[in-house]
Amino acid sequence: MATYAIGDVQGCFDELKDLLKKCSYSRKNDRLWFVGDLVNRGPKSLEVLRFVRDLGEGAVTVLGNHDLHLVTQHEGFERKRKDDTFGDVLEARDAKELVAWLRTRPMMHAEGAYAMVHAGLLPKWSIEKARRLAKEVEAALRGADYRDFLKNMYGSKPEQWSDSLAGWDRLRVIVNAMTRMRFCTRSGKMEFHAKSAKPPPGYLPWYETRPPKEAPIVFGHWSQLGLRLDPQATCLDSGCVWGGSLSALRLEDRALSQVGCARYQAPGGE
Ligand SMILES: [Mn+2]
Repeated sequence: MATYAIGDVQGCFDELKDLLKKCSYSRKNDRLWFVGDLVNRGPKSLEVLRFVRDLGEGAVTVLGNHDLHLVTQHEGFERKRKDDTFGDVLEARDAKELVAWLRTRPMMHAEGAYAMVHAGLLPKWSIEKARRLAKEVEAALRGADYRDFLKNMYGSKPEQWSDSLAGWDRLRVIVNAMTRMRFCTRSGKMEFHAKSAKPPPGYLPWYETRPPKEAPIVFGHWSQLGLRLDPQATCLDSGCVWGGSLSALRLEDRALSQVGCARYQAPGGE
């Protein structure tokens, strides 16, 4: 059995199928880990969602910012952006089931030697602590009042974690770190505007602020950083949807497979 961690698919279903063929993935024997952002920007969000959902226990996917954007769109809380491409999901006969499935995916996953999150973890969060915080958000997304949470989820404040945070502010910081962050200060103040690999003054890539002895983290969300194979912090967002490639890393031996992608969008988005 092998475990393949796969970068941001963003609706690139044909490339995903090609990638799985290329790395000799066996649906019967192997498992897939997806770093989140299964949907949006690319052309086939609906096929990607149905495919990953139908893998059942054979796949783990963590929530990304585009996944949450689809959920809030489906619930009618957020204005449509003109570059959204998940209309195929919203109009599908099984939209309700697919979006409910997506909404109940984990915020992070930790198993064996690795942890996986879409964007990042703050400097003071051990893997154990981050898992507990992720569960707080997952409970809100899965609970009867999930629509109340979605209404209050967006916003960039507070910028920093504190154990004393409560209510929506507390959950919002967890969501922002795990699905949106690229840079933060050593004390964990997050920055949400810069998308390139170059930190704004005073900030560092989030993974450079982490304690050195924590479990290695696999993440995505950062196409302008691109493929980063440092075992302690592995970025698998190689920008498929921006004309880059889609990447799969076999976690047991860190063998890398990639397929090139057609240029769906001009580079530079998120
Ligand atoms: Mn993302």
